[in-house]
Amino acid sequence: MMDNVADQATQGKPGLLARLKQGLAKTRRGFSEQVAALFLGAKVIDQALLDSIETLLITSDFGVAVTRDVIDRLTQQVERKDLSDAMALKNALRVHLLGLLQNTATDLVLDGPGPQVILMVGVNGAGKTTTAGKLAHHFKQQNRSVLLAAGDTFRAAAVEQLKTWGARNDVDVIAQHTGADSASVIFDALAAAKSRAFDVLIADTAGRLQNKKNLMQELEKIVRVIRRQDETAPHSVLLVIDATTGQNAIAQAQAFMTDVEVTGLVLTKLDGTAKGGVVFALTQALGLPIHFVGIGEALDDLKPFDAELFVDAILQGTD
Ligand SMILES: Nc1nc2c(ncn2[C@@H]2O[C@H](COP(=O)(O)OP(=O)(O)OP(=O)(O)O)[C@@H](O)[C@H]2O)c(=O)[nH]1
Ligand SMILES: [Mg+2]
Repeated sequence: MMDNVADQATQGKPGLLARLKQGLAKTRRGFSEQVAALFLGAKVIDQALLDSIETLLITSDFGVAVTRDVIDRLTQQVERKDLSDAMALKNALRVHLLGLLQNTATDLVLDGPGPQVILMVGVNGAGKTTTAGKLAHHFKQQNRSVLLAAGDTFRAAAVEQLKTWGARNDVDVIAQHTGADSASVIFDALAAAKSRAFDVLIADTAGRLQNKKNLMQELEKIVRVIRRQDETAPHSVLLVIDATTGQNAIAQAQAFMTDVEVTGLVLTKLDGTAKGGVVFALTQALGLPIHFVGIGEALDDLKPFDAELFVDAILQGTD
């Protein structure tokens, strides 16, 4: 089955690139068109061109550290006369951007025995519930059985929202009433997933409690409680980040990482930002893999993160 999935992934590449480019239309308009404008007509490399690239990176949310790193590398290459013209410089930029994402695009591997538990965490509005729904679709496409747990018991509409995603995917949702203990909902869901031999349990959580301390305590309790049933759970703790948050996303992620053992990132709403640079800033600052990116609100608008596709999608022009 895994071979099939791999084949499909390879065969689907051109289509996926097109889809990704469409989803990243804003990023491309914002970033790639500015790149194109920079290099259009620029035949020789001069300081002005390097300065313009630096400004573009900063204003596209790459962050100061990443921008400095890229510009330093380019400047050294220019000084060594490694780059003959502007096109060579653009190529070098592509290579450096790819290098930054080298260890970033990692598949979410879930292949242990028993139900594999995925915990969705993140601030309110980041896209946890939506991503849980899209992930259910993703795993069903791989012929895995999925159960959803409505661990957001704080927000009144949260359970209904997850149930809607469940119905869309023909996937059961384990839920209790608003105000119920989140850890006990997820504990029950894991018991159900075990007894019914599900492959994957995806647990939604609240994004906002009365304060950050309460939220972190709730997340810690969820982990503690489910480990009573399976000490290897949760097998994945996905921190969901809204890509339009910009540089604040880093501080936000760090706040979660102090209290919860985050294993990977999902970057949502990449379709809604002209500033794809946050992808680079985040991975460099946090050292976490990006497993998926969200590029819309539909069921299949969640894509496994592919560094090369991403860099090409944001660097290529409007073809
Ligand atoms: N355009 C776009 N919208 C998205 C994406 N992911 C999520 N959204 C939208 O973002 C909004 C918030 O998403 P939710 O999934 O409810 O966020 P949440 O993290 O569960 O929020 P709380 O439950 O309040 O903590 C919804 O309107 C989603 O449709 C994405 O990749 N692209
Ligand atoms: Mg939610």
